[in-house]
Amino acid sequence: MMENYSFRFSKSSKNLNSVLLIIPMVLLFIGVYGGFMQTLFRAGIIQSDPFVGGDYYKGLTFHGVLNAIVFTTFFAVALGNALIPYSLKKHLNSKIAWTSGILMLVGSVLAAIVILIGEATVLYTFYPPLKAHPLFYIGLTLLVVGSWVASYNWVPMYLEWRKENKGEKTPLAVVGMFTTFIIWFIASLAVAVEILFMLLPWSLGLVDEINVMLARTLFWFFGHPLVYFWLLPAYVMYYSFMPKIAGGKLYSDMAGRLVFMMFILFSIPVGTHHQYMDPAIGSQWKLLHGIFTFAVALPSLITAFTLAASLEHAGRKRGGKGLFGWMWKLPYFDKEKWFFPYLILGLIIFIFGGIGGIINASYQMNTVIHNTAWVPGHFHLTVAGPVLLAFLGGSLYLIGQFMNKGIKFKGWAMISPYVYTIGLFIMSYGLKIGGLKGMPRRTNTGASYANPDSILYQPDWIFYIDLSVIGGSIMFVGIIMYLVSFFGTVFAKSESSEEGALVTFPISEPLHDEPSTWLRNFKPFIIIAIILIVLSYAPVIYDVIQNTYGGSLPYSPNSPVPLR
Ligand code: HAS
Repeated sequence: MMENYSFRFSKSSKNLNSVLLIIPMVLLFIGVYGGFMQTLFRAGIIQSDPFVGGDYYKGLTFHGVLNAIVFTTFFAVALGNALIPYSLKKHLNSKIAWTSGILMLVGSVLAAIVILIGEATVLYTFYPPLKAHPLFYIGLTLLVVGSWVASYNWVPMYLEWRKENKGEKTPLAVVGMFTTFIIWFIASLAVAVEILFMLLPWSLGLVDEINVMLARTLFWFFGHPLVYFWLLPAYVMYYSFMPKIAGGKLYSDMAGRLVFMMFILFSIPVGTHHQYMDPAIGSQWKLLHGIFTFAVALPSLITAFTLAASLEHAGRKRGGKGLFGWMWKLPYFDKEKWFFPYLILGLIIFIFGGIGGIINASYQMNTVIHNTAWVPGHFHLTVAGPVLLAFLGGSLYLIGQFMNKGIKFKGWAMISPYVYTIGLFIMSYGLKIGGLKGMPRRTNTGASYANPDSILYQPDWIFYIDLSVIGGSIMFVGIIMYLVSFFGTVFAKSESSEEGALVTFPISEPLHDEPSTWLRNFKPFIIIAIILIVLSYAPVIYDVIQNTYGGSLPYSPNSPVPLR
């Protein structure tokens, strides 16, 4: 059982973690601004984003890469650097931790500059035949390698802890963080192959053509587990922090452990559900990936019931009566518990994001929604909903702890996720229903869907475009409120008491004592995961290689002729 206590981090670890939180927050702001400009542009309110010029795809690349790849990776590393030493009561190797941080920073800044100067207009999926400058791929590689280095730094601490605590259960937060990075490591091997052996030589001009289907397949081997790399740090906070903040206990610690192990098994052999509409892959393998996709939804369904039970326990402890009375007793508007709304609202959003995911995973329904605005509707209800809100709440909590500062503008911090969530529901509804009416995703219409002069003008879509503009603007206001509190805290005076130099996390105790001995070792789960990956991906890669010939010259989205 994990008790609450305080831990003294070294000054160097505190500084590093603060840097890992502040710099991506600045980049996030630029990325969010890019998202806001997208909505204004789509509605025809502005003709071009003043920051990136008139290039719609450049703005979209900037928005996707900074928010979905850079911000998330930095936060996952910062959370691991915080929770693993704290839970194991061990110190990070500072040199390795700084090396990883510097690699990630250099990589991200490099990628951001290359996008800004217009040399990487390839969107966050960087599918060929869209080609970026080699420095973009090198930047992303440095970011990924830096995150690998950060996670290797945790391994010796864990092994040492296991030696000293034979027979003890590993703290759940540590299980969650290791699961996140095990999935990340296996998944990023595929994108490493794609970048090092395909994209880089092609971008450097060493080879003329690239096999587009093979590159897409390697990308999605990485791309779907990537979404669980985003989701799992949020799950770590739901399981570890939320019951305690709500005033209760975690209903089942064993369910939490099972959930993380199930993610190791099923996160990766599913990527082909992003390629249901692609040629060259046999439909029987698409079906297999579809079945695994339904399997990967199961840990989230278990999470829904476990967290609801934990919240019910908290609500009843706070005096809630009857079947649903406990729900109204939770600390939705308690300024001192400002972190709670970031977690609970994310979960409520995820009910809708998750249902959308299951719709996407169903082959016939995927034929209706693929490549329409429905898909950004889905992913804003997942990565820009539960993930972003949990990461924002987590960043504010961690920065207060690591910089030894009280949270400033707590009221704003508490209200901001509500404002954001209202905007998110409005925007996503607009995108989803617009998508069902045929509104495409990531398509530059030349002017706007709402502009009668545009070739893609559709009067049917205007209402839904308007909704996405209204929702996007409200979300932007919510983020600004958050940033006021975040940077207000960063620039506030430090509370320099001896006590304050210690770091504390709200770790929940389990309600029941469950030994869960069969869930204590990662190894069998990793081995089964590798078997499932080989079984599901070997035939897919074989099909792709058999059914494709030749390759493609490089293109830019803004030009119909090849770049060379
Ligand atoms: Fe997805 C496309 C299927 C989850 C992100 N997804 C995307 C893309 C992104 C993304 C970024 O099968 C676009 C990629 C691109 O650019 O092309 N997705 C799924 C499925 C799930 C799923 C089955 N996705 C996510 C998560 C993401 C994410 C999580 C980010 C973090 N997705 C797809 C498919 C596509 C796709 C297809 C391809 C579409 C296409 O054709 O292009 C599942 O993991 C979802 C399971 C979730 C649940 C919900 C559980 C609910 C919970 C909340 C409980 C609430 C409580 C509150 C306790 C079953 C845990 C109680 C309240 C009180 C007040 C007490």
